[in-house]
Amino acid sequence: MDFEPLTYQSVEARAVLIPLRRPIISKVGAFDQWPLIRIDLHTREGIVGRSYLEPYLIQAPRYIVPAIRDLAASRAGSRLAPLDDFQNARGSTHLLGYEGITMIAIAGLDMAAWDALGKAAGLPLAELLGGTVGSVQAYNSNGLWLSHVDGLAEEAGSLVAEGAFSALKLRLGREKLQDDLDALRAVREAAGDEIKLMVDFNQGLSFDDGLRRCHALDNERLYWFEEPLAYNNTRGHAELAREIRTPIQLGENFYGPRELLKAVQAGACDCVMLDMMRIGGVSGWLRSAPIASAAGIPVSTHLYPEFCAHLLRITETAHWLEWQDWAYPVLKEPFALVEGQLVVPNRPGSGIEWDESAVKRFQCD
Ligand code: SMN
Ligand code: MG
Repeated sequence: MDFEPLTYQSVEARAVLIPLRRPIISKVGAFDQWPLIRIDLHTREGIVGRSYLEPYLIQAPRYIVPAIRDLAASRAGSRLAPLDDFQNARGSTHLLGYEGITMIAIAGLDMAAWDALGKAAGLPLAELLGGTVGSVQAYNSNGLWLSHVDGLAEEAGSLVAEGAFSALKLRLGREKLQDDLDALRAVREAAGDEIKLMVDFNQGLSFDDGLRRCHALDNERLYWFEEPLAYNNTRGHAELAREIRTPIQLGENFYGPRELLKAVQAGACDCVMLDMMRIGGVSGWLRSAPIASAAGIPVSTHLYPEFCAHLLRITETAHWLEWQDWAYPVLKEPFALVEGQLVVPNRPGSGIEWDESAVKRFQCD
């Protein structure tokens, strides 16, 4: 392999705001626009690594972008070595804390650095990491929010049809249990009995409610219960996991490998789903996923379908890719979906390039 070492030169980080086809209505917020931070990492050798972050809140780029720029400036002139950089950056954030903006900035640059390395090597990220390109099973997470039950049947039908999906995610935690049951019935009838249904409570339940609600739904053949309680209620989730037969899914809020380890050690979940922005980018994934895999725990993904598809290809206990197309409007060539599977393209790096005219249209800084 002819592998050119790369040197950090500068970073461009810009905010874009993308309208959502199906507005998000969830216990963690209602959003009809989706902010992305587009990151272009320029190397001295001319290769540009790209990534994006999804910071949920429209105003968040205002404080995350300066952190990214600051971190990139501190690396100017040094060699891109994302695993070393990850370790060093974590060491340098003892004082401000590992979670939140520090980790988000580390993760955004990390993904861009891995993309650049893939490009320098002429290899798709999955191959750079020792695996192969191919497809990964995906569920459609593009809708079925906490919206009125009347619209759910039609939405479920169109979500399945978007990519011949065999699995969908539905948000639950309406005020009355009966409303959740009605939502579930509507979705099942429209999508078909064979469809797998993951459900996400988005941390909306207290422990007592969670226990009651999860017991009441435990015989509904649901594929997993995601974040029934506050994400850091490890003891509560562990108790639920012992009581409830449906697998408990946690992980989109794990910041770094140790948070995952703690949840696994506490028996707080039966499966995990890692979020690139919080787990620490590709390097954070490489340090975290094996902890779950060694414990026999299935690993799924949260947001970032492009990078995550590569990473599932090299994960021992790869489970489900969460598919959303929220970044698609600014991507030059979105990944193909075939029979409910996302196909990792045979392109160097992550396979992400910008549709520059779309980026201009949605730019908001
Ligand atoms: C989610 C993602 C993005 C916004 C709100 C909620 C959700 C998921 O937790 O798992 O997709
Ligand atoms: Mg979730």
